[in-house]
Amino acid sequence: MQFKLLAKDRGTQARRGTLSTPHGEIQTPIFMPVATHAAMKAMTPLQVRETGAQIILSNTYHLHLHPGEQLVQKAGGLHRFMAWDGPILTDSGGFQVFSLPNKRITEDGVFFRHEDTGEEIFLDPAKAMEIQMALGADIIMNFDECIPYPCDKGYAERSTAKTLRWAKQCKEAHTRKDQALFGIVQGSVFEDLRRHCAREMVKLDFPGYAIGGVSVGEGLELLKLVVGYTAPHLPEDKPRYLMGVGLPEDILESVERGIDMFDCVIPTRYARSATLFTNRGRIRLTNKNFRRDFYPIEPNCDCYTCRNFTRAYLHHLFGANEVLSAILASIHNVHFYLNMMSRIRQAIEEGRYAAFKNEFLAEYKRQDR
Ligand code: PRF
Ligand code: ZN
Repeated sequence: MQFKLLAKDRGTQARRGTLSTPHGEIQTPIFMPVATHAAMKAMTPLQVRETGAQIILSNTYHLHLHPGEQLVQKAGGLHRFMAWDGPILTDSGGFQVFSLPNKRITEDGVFFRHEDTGEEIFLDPAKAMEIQMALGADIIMNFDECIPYPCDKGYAERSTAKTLRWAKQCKEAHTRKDQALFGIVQGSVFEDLRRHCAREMVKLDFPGYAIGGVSVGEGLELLKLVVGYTAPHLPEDKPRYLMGVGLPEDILESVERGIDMFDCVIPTRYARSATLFTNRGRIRLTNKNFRRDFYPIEPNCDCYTCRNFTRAYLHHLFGANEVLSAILASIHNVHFYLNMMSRIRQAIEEGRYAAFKNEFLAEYKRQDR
């Protein structure tokens, strides 16, 4: 895997780059739609591709439970199994397991129970690497602890030390040369812990770095602070991935602070509950105002949904609980995110990122419907 920095913005930390993987090149900054169970909810790979998606994300934790990494490996790996031939990133399970109610965290890993069988499962750095190597994604992630928010400093210190120790173990256990293993910086909202964790992670020399432990309820102002005092400690020539972020405004602020990659379930999850993104903010399609609205979701959008269907039709589909409502809404929302990323890249190339962000947010925040 190779990362090339193509341009830097004038006046902000925003960067424009390309990331080469065995399954193709990714233009950064990029948003990665989420295919948790090796499937984008309500979308075929062809539809995902047509939204402009360049890389998708899947999950170690979920695939380990169902159908198991051995089966995926037998099927020819994750790409073949799900018929997505573009780049894939798998998260390590270090976030999903820590959000479970009945887990037991030790110094070595995490015990939890299989959600159906009740069988006890143990996940640790070695196991997370073994699973991700069997799945065969292009980019895989360290096994880390995502610290909850808020959190006292003592816990954050001990947890960050553990994440660093686990990072070394992940690096030692990872042997697939065709996969890039990213380090994950933790440290909660504490500047000194973030700086320490970033510096120590960089010493381990990963081909890319993630900032984890954000979007856990701390809010946009703290998110901006954490990204602002973590990103400068990461090497300029390696990609930077902000995990689980977020809303359009979160992405715009984080790109400004030097982030290259994002993932989030928001565009697809919101789509299924009738919340659609437009340049003028979000709309709820179930609202009765849309019953006789014969305009597309977003008049300027060239996605399949906006080229062919009206708000009135989607309002009807949601009312009738038709499966097609989820498909069409997901296509639009994912396209909206990827189109925003494309405009972000263009603005950075032209050295006008701050102005672009301000214009985008001014229109987006108008929310006049
Ligand atoms: N660690 C991992 N995955 C994640 C996160 C993290 O901290 C987050 C943070 N919100 C999302 N996904 N491994
Ligand atoms: Zn559209």
